[in-house]
Amino acid sequence: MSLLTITALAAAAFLLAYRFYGAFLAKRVFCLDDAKPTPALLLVMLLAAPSVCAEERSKLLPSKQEAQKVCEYVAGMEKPIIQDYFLRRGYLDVNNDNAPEYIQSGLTGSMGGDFFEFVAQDGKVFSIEPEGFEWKEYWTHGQAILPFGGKVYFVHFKEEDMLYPSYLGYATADNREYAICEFKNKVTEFVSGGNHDFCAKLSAQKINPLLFDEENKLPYPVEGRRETGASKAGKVDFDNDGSQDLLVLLHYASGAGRGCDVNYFDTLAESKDKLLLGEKHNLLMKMQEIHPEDRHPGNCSGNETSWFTLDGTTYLENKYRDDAPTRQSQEFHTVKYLKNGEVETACEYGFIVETSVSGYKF
Ligand SMILES: [Ca+2]
Ligand SMILES: [Ca+2]
Repeated sequence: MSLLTITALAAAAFLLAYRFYGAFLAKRVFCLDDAKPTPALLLVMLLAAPSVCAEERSKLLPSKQEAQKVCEYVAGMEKPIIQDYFLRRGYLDVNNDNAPEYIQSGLTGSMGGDFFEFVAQDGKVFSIEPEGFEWKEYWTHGQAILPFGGKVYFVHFKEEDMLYPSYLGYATADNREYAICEFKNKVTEFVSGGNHDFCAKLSAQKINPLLFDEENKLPYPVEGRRETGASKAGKVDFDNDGSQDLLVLLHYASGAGRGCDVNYFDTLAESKDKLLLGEKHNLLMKMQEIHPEDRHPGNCSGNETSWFTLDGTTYLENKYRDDAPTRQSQEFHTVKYLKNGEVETACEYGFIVETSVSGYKF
């Protein structure tokens, strides 16, 4: 191939790229808004000053040192008083352009969550939009404003309670928010109630849950309970009265709002095509803190529930799903049993969340 052919092909490729990506390059690489330089000028810019915009942008964002300081600061915040670190009302320069705006916050959307709007000095209401990432990457519902070291940052949390920080963002004058760092949360469980000796014994051994593997003929939805289906059935002396009871595992799953997932047991008739509602049912609901008649029957955060026996007593364990809670509403773990018709707590667990910076976004 001759030099002339190569040059001609390169020029054609450039013109084609200019045709489709010229405006994009002008905006993203050279920070030119609503402008498309001529092909010749763009070529000169490409050759002479690659990523001018990236440099411009890095001048706008906090330095590496600043980012490390603020991210470590957030990771080290004292959880019980974490609300005190943030500002929710008043005037503050949230987009770091040297002009303060008024913070206006409110709930929005079917999923609620912290959402801030700001009123600029000219009365214009604006919000801050993510740049370079999407909300669903982090799936956060809590948000807080943090003035730190002469700049203003946004800290995003899994939920509004602010106990599980997810990432830290920084907004620039064009009201775009850049992710600066991400956090991870290590959760440690401890026995907070019940019989400590029993709980220690429990955690020292592997106890298999009682098997639920019997089919049933319950229709969907079960007994007119909205969005509730039946899983397998099984026999267990759940109330420790010496006789086996037929139970079925029910699953409530609703996509409304943030979604709701509840697993719970109910008493099943011998015919296996309907529930057996009565005193035993009432006791079982009380033990599980389940209210089938409510909009959602229990804690929506998803749970794992199972029966096991130890030294002749049947226990019910109910806990968050998966390995560890990732938000405060998942911080539950109990072992209960029934004795003479009363609900007893064998173990109750508390949670300690330790936050650390898991990575920087530059
Ligand atoms: Ca401002
Ligand atoms: Ca029984």
